[in-house]
Amino acid sequence: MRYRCAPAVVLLVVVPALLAGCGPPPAPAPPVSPPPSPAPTAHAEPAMPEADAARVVIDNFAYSPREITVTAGTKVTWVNHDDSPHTVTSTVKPKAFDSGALDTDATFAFVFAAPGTYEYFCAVHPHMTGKVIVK
Ligand SMILES: [Cu+2]
Repeated sequence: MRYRCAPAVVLLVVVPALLAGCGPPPAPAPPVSPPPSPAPTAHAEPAMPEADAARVVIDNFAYSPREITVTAGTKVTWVNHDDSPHTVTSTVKPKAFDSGALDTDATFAFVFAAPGTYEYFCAVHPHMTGKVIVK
């Protein structure tokens, strides 16, 4: 019974005027300061949390770490810290991914959705190799 005004709390953001008919809530309400705009605040925010992320640095003609293990769905980003252009090119055919030439400080990102072992190399310097293991 004490909470008979509780449903109005849901409408607080949209219809603050409803508050006028209700007493103060029994507990301190979270700080809500809706903009005066009457526009609905229904954001179609995806329920998915921020995807996991991992980073590989290309430095001194090598991928670092050379081999990483991530969970499925992880976004791996490579960044080239060399003065020389490099690529991140999948070794399988057809290629699972291919960054193309990455200039200095350029980045390439790929989301590894499916478990597996993904080997890659630099198409400019084929002795540069790396591996992403997706669990
Ligand atoms: Cu290279």
